[in-house]
Formats: sequence, structure tokens, C-alpha cells
Amino acid sequence: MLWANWTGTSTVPSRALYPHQWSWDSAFIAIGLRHLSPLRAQLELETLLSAQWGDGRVPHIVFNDAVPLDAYFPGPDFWRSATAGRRAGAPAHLQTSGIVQPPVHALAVWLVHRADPGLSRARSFLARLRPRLTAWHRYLLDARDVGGAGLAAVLHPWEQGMDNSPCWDGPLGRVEPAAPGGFRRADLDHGVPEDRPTDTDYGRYVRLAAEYRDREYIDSAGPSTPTVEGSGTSTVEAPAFLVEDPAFNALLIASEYALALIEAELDRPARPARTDRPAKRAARVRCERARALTETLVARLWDPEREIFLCRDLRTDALLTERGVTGLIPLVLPALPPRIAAALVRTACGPHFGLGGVTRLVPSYDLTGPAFDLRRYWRGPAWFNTNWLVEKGLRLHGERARADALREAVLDAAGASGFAEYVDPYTGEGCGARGFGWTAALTLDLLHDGRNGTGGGDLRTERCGHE
Ligand code: 9WN
Repeated sequence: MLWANWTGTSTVPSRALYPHQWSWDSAFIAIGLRHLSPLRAQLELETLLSAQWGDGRVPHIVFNDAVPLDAYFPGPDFWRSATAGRRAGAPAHLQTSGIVQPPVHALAVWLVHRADPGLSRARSFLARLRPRLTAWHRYLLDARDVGGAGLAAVLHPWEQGMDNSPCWDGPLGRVEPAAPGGFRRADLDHGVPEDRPTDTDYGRYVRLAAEYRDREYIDSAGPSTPTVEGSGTSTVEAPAFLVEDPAFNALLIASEYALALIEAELDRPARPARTDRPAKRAARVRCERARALTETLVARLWDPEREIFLCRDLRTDALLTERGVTGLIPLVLPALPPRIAAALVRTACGPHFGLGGVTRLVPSYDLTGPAFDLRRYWRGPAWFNTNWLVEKGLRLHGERARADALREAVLDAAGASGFAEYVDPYTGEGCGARGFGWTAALTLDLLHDGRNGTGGGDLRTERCGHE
């Protein structure tokens, strides 16, 4: 199936529904592909990162110009990256979207390198990608630090990747939907309308993306104060949707650790030296920063009463009280205080997510929440990438039996559903597209872990920069 979705330079999430290259999909796909073909896994990431913009952003879609324009909406004629994105440094030679997705890439690059270090060195894989990863993280930690505390903000639900999560209902409610006649949804040609976002929500997604495009994809400095640029003649309005999200930032921190490991590996002296080389110090500094960012994440987004991380709406500077799977993903962080890791495990296994009790897989949203919907996109069903992350997090924090059980459940559901895009969390029944890229790839990864007993080691990076 991963071969069927391969285009020659990258892997599509789904031939029919998502016929281009998606950013975080490719990172997860590379993590699985490395067990089949380290070379293809390297190419997957190289293709994505070669579409990086001059300001450091990695676009959430890289369009394949051989695919008909109407196969996916919004397509290249909507985003117009080469023209509207020129000021932000969009590449002139290919078409991309203008928003981003969660930064899983440095983690993927590190894991792909580890799968075949000889091939990686022969192809200078790490050396070629390091400057791109550094620029990508700099973009997120500088241009996207809208809240000023050090965390990255997302300005569109598609950026966070859990598009239709009830966590967004509050902030999205402030967005006037684009007129329904102004665009044609291609997703409904392949998906059941009851499973997909509503037309009203789609209209809001389109409005937010079009406004960002019309601002030439220039990021604003703050949530409420329009920035006066250059001569003071043009202003950049802050977007209507501006959120600090736990999963997005946890993945950024996990990738910061991985980037520190990449730096330490590249700057490792041929013979051990007495003096600490400046570049090795750079890896240590990055590692310290990842620990400090973990503290910031706790300070900004942890809710001690609900025992879950919440999203912060930067327009109101208030936490959004919906419990989404995003709030469990910081379990992937090695420097998470043990009391918080233990509380997250309680939440995952308690009434809101039911793991090891009523559910087989972790649902995308609170089982008891008012907006819970067993079928609709990110409003209840279980996704394989989030379950893979929770499995890794459980293992990392010593919850081996729970991690083993979740791995078995994921493997069963993936195989039985034909590698579905997502499943019913109670029964494992498949929904959405089949032959889905990251489902197949992460299944491979978990199978490999099972054979080698290495699960969890992938995220055990807390000593990075100190080896
Ligand atoms: C918009 C490709 C992507 C995933 C996202 C998922 C869905 C797109 C859509 O598909 O989003 O980016 O059209 O719904 O929500 O996580 O990366 O698989």
C-alpha cells in the first residue's frame, strides 16, 4: 500500500482524497518507511523540505502539478503561493499551500538517519537537512511566538492537523464563513458528508486561509495590536483564529530534542577532544531550550483540575475547556514532570478517553463532551498517528503494559480496517479513506518495535547534547 501511494519522490496520504504531499503525513510516513527502504524515507523528507519557504516555513501541502486542479480543494489556484507568497519567500518553481502543519520533521529525520547511518552519511542526509530544520524551528519559535511566552501559535485549524476538533468551535465561531457558492468542496466526492466537516465550518476554513493569503502570508506580531511595517504605510492584522496548541508545541519540543541530537551527531569530532567544540555546545543549548519549553508548556497550557493540557485562545488569552486528544500528546516529552505524566495516564484511562476500559483506541475527543460525535472528523473517532504518539509516550514514562495493550489494539484495528484513515474508538471499525499512508507506515513501525523491543527508545532523548 505504501508502494501504491508512492509518486516517485513522496507518498500521498490517500490517492483519491489527498492526492498531493502533506507535511506531517510525510514525517509519519518516513518514520514507518525507514524500516522498508531508508532511501525512500530520506527522499520523502528531502522532497518535502525542498519546498520550504525563504522565511523558514514548511508548507502543509506540496502540490503535484500532474494532478488535475479540481482533484483537491483548496488547490494551487487558491493558495497562489508563487505570487501571493513571494514576500515570505515561497519557492517560484513549485506550488504549495501557505500554512504549516505540526513539526514532526526533525524527529523523523533523526529516526530515518538511525535506520541506516551508513547510507545517511554517504548521502550527507543530516548535513543537507540540518539548515532547513534549523530555519523551520526558528520560524516557529520567532515568527509564530505570537503570545510572547515562547510557544508557537497556529492560525488555522488545518495547521494543527486535527481540523474539525471541538477545541476550535469557540475561536472558529468568531469567523464569518466564506459564501458557500464561492468554492467547491472536493472532499465530498470521496467522503461521506456525515463524517466530514460541515459546510459552515468549511466556509470558515476557507475564509481564514483566504485572508492569510491576501495578507501575503505575512505573520503578525501580536494578537491584538496590528503591526506597522516598514515605512508605517502597511499594517498586518492579527488573524481571527490564533491558538497555542499542546500537541503542536509538544511535537516542536520533541523535534527540538531530535535536532539537538542531529547537531551533536554532525559535530562529533573524529577523535574525542578535550575541549567542548562550539557546535557541540550548540546542541546542548538546544537541549536545554527544549527542557525550558517543556516548563513553558506546563505553565501556559496545563490544567491541574482537569488533568489535561488545554489550548490557549490568544484572542482572549483564555484556556479553551474542551478536552481533545491534543491535550494528551505532551506525554511524548521526556522532561515532563512525573506527576504530570501520571495525571495524563489517569486522564487517558479515565472516563473521558476510556483507554483500557470502554475504548480500544484513544478517541480524538472527550467521550463525555457535548460535541462528541462517533463518526465526524476529529470529533470522536480515533486516529492512528495520535495513538502512535500516545503509545510512545506511555512507553517513555514507564507504562509498559498499557503501551503493549495499545500497540496490539492499533495493529488489530489497522489490519482489520484495511489501514483506514480513522476508526470507531470503541469497536475499531474503519472510517474515512482506506489504504491511508500514515496508518500503514506507523503500523510498520509498531510491528518493528514489537520484534525488536525498542519501542519508546525513539523518544528517549533527554540526554541529547550530553553524550
Ligand atoms: C487539510 C492529509 C490531511 C491530514 C490532516 C487531516 C486532513 C486536510 C483536509 O488530511 O486535513 O489539511 O482536507 O481535511 O485532518 O491531519 O494531514 O492526510
